Amino acid sequence: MKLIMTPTSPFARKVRIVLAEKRIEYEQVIDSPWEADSHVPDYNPLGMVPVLVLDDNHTLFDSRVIAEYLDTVSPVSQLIPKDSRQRLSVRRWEALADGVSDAAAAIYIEKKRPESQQSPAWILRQEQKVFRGLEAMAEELGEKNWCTGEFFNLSDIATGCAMGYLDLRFPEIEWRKAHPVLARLADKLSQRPSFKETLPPSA
Ligand SMILES: N[C@@H](CCC(=O)N[C@@H](CS)C(=O)NCC(=O)O)C(=O)O
Repeated sequence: MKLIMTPTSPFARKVRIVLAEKRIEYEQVIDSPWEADSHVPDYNPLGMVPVLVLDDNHTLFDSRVIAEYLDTVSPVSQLIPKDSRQRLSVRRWEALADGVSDAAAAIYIEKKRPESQQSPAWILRQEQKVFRGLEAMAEELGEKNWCTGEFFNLSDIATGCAMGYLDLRFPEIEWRKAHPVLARLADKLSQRPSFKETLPPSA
């Protein structure tokens, strides 16, 4: 199978970490949806990465659907619990962490527009999502070992990718100082080969 991706996308990184944790072989295809000659819309009508192209050319998007599929393909390190209550808790965390990545990406894109076309009100709205999201994640993590309790799973991966994306695009946001429990989680995640191998190139 092939993963259509960019090396800086936090959503593609989430999928790459899932692939690494589950030891699934795949081919990376780098294709930025922002380039005029991008083929991403041929694979995903929404024109977004990541897209997983299966061996029979069936395409899967978005990252949450891909992660769910991959977790069913191999029994190695289960990342989404089978129990429905625990599963909901993991998916909720993933939605929260992905929401932080979404808002951060929206700010980054808005700030790339000419200054006269940028909307400060829009940027502020997205910043509030980032700060409230970080606060909620820190509060829910508390002193727990991992996001949802004793076991590493998809919620930790999504959270690690959101924090990594903030470091990449907004190093001036001092989330580690504001939320030491998140810093502790980020340090632990950064030791895993799957996180090391997928570090985004510096901006
Ligand atoms: N909900 C999607 C979000 C994917 C996403 O926002 N991808 C960005 C790159 S980080 C993208 O392809 N943006 C292109 C666009 O918005 O047109 C997922 O989880 O895969």
